[in-house]
This record gives sequence, C-alpha cells and structure tokens, in this order.
Amino acid sequence: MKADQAPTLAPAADARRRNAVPWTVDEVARLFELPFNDLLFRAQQVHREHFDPNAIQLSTLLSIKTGGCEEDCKYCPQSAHFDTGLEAGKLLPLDEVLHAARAAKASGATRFCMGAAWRSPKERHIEVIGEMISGVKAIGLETCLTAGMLADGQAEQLREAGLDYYNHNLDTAPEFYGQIITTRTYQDRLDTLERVRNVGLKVCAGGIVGMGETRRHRAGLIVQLANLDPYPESVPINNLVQVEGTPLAGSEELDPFEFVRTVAVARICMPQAMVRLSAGREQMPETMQSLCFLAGANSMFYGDRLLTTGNPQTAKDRDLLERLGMQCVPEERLKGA
Ligand code: SAM
Ligand code: DTB
Ligand code: SF4
Repeated sequence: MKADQAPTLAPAADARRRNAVPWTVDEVARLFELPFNDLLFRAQQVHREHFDPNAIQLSTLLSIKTGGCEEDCKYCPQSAHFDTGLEAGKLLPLDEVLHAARAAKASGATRFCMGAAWRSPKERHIEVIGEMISGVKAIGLETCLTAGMLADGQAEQLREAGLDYYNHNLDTAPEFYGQIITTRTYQDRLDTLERVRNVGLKVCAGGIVGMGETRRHRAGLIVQLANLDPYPESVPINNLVQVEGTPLAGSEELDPFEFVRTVAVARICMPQAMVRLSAGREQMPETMQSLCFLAGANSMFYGDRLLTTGNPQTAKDRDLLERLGMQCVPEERLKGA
C-alpha cells in the first residue's frame, strides 16, 4: 500500500509503524542465525523500547461457524477436504455469541475474536455478524473477526458495525504457500489485508510454523508481514496443532527453540506490533511460553478452546502469569513503557 492510499492512521502513529527500509529475506535469515541468547537479548531490548515487558493482553476466541470449509488449507481441521471427524455447524445465534463474550469478559479477556470457517462471507452473513460485533462491543470488549477473504465494501460494513480488528493470516512464505493451500492465492490474502487496511480497520496478520517449512521460509513470512506498509498491529504466531485427518498430521515437530526464535524475530522486525502467542500453547511447556514472553510476545489467546482445538485452562494461565509477575491489561495500557 502506498502512502497516499493510507488515510486511516493518525500521521504520527502511521510514521512510527512503518519500516523505513524494507527488510530482506537475507537480513531476517541472519537474525534467525544469531546465537539464541543474543537474539533474545536483542528482541527484549526492542520490546522494552515500546512496551511494558511485564504486561500482556488477552483475547478469547469463539468459533461462530465451524467446519465444512471449502478451502484446502492442509493444517486445518475445518476444511471439508479432509476427514477429521469434526461436525460442521451453522452460524451461531446472536444470544449464544453474546453469552460467550460476557463469560470471556468476566474471566479477564479484553478482546473477543470470532472465527468463521468460510472461504469468504456472504452478504447476508455480514449483516448478522454486524449485530454480533455491536453486541460484543456493548459488553465492553474489543472485537476481532476472522471470516476469510473480504469483497469490496464488506470491510467497510464491518467497520461501521464497530469492528476493531480483522484477522487474516499470510500463513507462510510465498515460496512455500503452494504446498499448503491451493484454493486461494497469496495475492488473494494480500488483497484482503489491503481492503481491511484501507477502511481503517486494525490488521491482525501472522502465520503458522511447524508445517515442514525451512528457516528461510520462516524468514520469508516475517519479511512479508514486516514489509506491509504499515505492518500489522497484531501478529499471531501459531505453532501447528496437528489434527488427525489433516495432511499435516504426523509432520516432524519444530524445535521449540526455533519457535521462540520466530517470536523474537517478529518482535525485532515489527517493534510496535502486538506479537501474539497463538495456537499450540496447550502443547507447550510453561518454560517455553515464558521464553516466548522474553522474546517479545505480549498477547495470547485465553480461554479453554481456540476454535476447534484446546487451549490451556484459564486457571492454569492465570497461575502462570502470576508466577511470572505479569499483569493482564488492555492493549492501550501496554504501550509507551
Ligand atoms: N477461514 C478463515 C481464514 O482462513 O481466513 C478464518 C479462520 S482460520 C481457522 C484462522 C487461522 O487459524 C488460519 O489462518 C491459520 O493460520 C490458523 N489455524 C488453523 N488451523 C490451525 C492449526 N491446526 N494449527 C495452527 N493454526 C491453525
Ligand atoms: C490465529 O492466527 N490463530 C487463531 C486465530 N487466529 C483465529 C486460530 C487458531 C486455530 C487453531 C486450530 C483450531 O482450534 O481449529
Ligand atoms: Fe477454511 Fe480458514 Fe480452515 Fe482454511 S484455515 S480451511 S479457510 S477455516
């Protein structure tokens, strides 16, 4: 996106959130190659320049429309192309969504993220989702939606309903993407992100690691995200959750230190983004999660489920944060440490 197409952020914030010189894959690959302690030290330094290092923002997810998706993302339990035993559902009724949002607020989340297993939403969906968004806002939560590709005009309708964030992941490097998804292109994803940005919605875009990609592919994903202009406000880093029946079940697991490195590199390349420790936390030892916080992760999904798979119990997460002396705060209170 060019500067003259970006009327949405206040000029000062806008200028701060641009990488003046685009990152190259070689440069980012060199960050990955630093000794682990040097990389973490550097990431923590960058983190402290912009954020309170002992605070974290919590978002709760709800799958508002589960399964039966026409896309063929090889990691995804919700794709109709694979038999994962998941029962497909209809769009949830408004009262069920608002009930879940009230529960999320009561347990300490500040943002409620609604996920729909669609290639892209239909016009009639946008209207119903608009009611969900305004209802969730009225409860006093920030709102995020992930519902696939958006057509012209849809991002605007969502913003008018009060949506704060739209999540749409690039998932991996362009060079590896074709091995994971064949039903939509990388450019489709970039186009949706541009539509979201152009109407002034905040962008949540990240990816998944542990899908058999190389370190250079991980660097390539970070480069794509960091060179978005401006880069996303929120960057979810997912560790593949292997679900039986998906083509990626049984993949070789990523070295945990490589996951932590990916978080650190995301922090260095997108200094003011919220870096979100996302899928895969249930399988991660708490020591590894704490290394991710040290590497600059400052938000996570909180609640007993992600969309269709598990997440640590809220009581366990609260205990972890207490043992680490970390406070849960809304996003605006994390900044300007
Ligand atoms: N259907 C919409 C889309 O793909 O844009 C929204 C929902 S989709 C489930 C949201 C994101 O969840 C995906 O982009 C992917 O990054 C992540 N995801 C899905 N399955 C996952 C898995 N098994 N492990 C880790 N992340 C996963
Ligand atoms: C994101 O990057 N990760 C979340 C959220 N955005 C929507 C979803 C993770 C899904 C993990 C698999 C599942 O629970 O179905
Ligand atoms: Fe569908 Fe999203 Fe899953 Fe891909 S990641 S199969 S688009 S629900």
